[in-house]
Amino acid sequence: MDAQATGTGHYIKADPYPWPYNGALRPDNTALIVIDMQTDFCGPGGYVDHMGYDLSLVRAPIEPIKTVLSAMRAKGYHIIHTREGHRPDLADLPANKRWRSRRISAGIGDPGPCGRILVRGEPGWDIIEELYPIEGETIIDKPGKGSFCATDLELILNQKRIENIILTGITTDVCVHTTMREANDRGFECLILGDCCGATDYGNHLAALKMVTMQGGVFGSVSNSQDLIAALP
Ligand code: C5J
Repeated sequence: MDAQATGTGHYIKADPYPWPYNGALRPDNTALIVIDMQTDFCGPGGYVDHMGYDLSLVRAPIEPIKTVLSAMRAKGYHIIHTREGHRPDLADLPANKRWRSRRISAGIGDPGPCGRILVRGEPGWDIIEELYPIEGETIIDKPGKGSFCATDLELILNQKRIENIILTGITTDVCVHTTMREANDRGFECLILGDCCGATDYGNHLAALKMVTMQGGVFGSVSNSQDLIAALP
């Protein structure tokens, strides 16, 4: 019998279905992923700032993520952080990615007020102080938008027997969405927290959340920090 039908298990209020689908929500099988909360994506002088986007949109999730992080840390959930960035010699930077960024005066690998843009080890590339990982938390360094491409994330999730992934971070429509799609295709049960994400365009943020809810939850389900914390076992 379906766990949702019998009312057994633990669920988070979410759209389009209470999450996770099977009610198997526990600290040992569930990870919070905080995606790319780096100065380059939400700080003054970083990559997104160079592109001229409104930083308030990408900074909006900082406080909600902080609240979720502290609730999930306290209950012993797995915590994973990601950082988008490239090797200092740019060997892992596709030529078209560099070309596109230079075209809009935010050249990846070029110097800026926070160091070389999106280059590993530079001040702008690192995670913002407010959300900095603590000892024991996993950090995934990724060269692309998705967190599975060219990283050991899948191996780590499998080693830790993680089945459920709660996604937060920036940007909703790019790195968070790509990661959610990659995880969903690998069989992970995904939840995205709307107020814990932000995009460089508010319409795109809303559209990205709506996309998840189609087809009965095509990539998982959508919730928010309050509903998560209220029901977190
Ligand atoms: C982008 C990201 N937007 N973290 N990266 O280039 O979403």
